[in-house]
Amino acid sequence: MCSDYVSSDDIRDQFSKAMSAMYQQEVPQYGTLLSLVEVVNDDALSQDPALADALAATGELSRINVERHGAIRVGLPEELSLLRRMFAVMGMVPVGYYDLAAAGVPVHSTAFRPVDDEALKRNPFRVFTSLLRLELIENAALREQAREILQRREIVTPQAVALIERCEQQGGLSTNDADAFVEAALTTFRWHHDATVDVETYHRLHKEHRLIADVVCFHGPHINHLTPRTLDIDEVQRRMPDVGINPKAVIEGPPRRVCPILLRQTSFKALEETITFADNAQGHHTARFGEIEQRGVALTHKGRELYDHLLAESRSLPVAPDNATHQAQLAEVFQAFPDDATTLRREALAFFHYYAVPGKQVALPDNVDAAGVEVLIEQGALVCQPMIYEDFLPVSAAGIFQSNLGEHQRDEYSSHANQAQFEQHLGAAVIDEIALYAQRQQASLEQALAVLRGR
Ligand code: OOG
Ligand code: NI
Repeated sequence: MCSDYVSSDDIRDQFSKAMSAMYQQEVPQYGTLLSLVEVVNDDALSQDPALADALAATGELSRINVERHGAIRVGLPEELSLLRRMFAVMGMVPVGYYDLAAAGVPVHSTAFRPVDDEALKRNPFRVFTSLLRLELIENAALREQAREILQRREIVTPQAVALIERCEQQGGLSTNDADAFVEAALTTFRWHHDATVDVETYHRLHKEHRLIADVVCFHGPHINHLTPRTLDIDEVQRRMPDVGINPKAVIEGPPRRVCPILLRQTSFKALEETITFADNAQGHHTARFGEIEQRGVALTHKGRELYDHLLAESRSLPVAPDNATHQAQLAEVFQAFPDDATTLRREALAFFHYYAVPGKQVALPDNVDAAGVEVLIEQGALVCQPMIYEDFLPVSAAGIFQSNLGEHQRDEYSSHANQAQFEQHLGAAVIDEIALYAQRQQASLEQALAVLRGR
């Protein structure tokens, strides 16, 4: 690698900021939301110095204000694999597989995101990317028509394609090329007020599923939301109406806890767009919305099983009439999930970063097992901090999709998750997110032990 190339972390940081500026212009409520989140985050930090210390220890304090995730939807396998190559220029790789068909949304998805500790600290920008499953359109003529319409569009500009290829060939981009890449790549995600189809085609696709119309009828995969991370989602949800934003009825995910786990999210409808169709007819389409999220500790397989089990249990209860009741019901069910860091660690329910306490040096055996780790923590030689969950949750994602697709929900598609087909279309395997957390935890422990051994 030539050192004259801009690092992929810098390109991602530049791109995510450019995307945020673009979305702020396109969707004014997003700007309002950013201001609200910033105020609530500042309050949360000043009221809870322990939280501020914990975030500073893991390097997250500096990333909080730039941290965003976006979401896009593509229509064809070639589009998905081309975007994989585009995101790779920014150090973002596909992590996780999400099947939304089970929730009545005809897509399956992954998240493009950075994976290393250092890259995550710099800017953890993620893009939840869904591929439409055309095979789930039951009407064969409509399915073929959708495919043909999609085949006519180019979602990435020729200049962006050339820069992706250059990056692949030389292993990086110069400053000028990186600037040009960011600008060209941004074009792919812009909103277009003109549809590529006539109004009648739009309505036929819309009738099949509103999401199908959203993917098929436009020039490209417009970014449909950009989500800042808050440190107190209940407070943001409470204050949203004061700034003229109406959130969806309930916060998705686990309840509020002393030790937050995984991810809590809520969204709101942002805009009804005026559209000019290919036959010059005028109409409306709603695609873009706003969302906020609060992130907690990543769970092990064991912790995730417990989460899924308790979530299913809470979902079997009568639907709560409002968020307060919903949260109270959830909190009741989630009493079965330990809520202190020590138990989460000892029972191997969650992942942690380990750090050596500065100035401490202790004699250690070659192999330190879990019991040995506990002894070092008790001795004050080792400390740990929760490792933040960087991914998404399929049940929550389905709730977000549905609340923004509006109208009637459809039943689940009978088709099942098909990760192998998704990976074939993507042109790469998706990374197992839980294996990643396990590796990072192990690496941090080994590094901390090496420091304690004085190496
Ligand atoms: C994606 C919805 C999922 C999330 O945060 O879970 C999502 C979409 O509507 O395209 O963004
Ligand atoms: Ni989202």
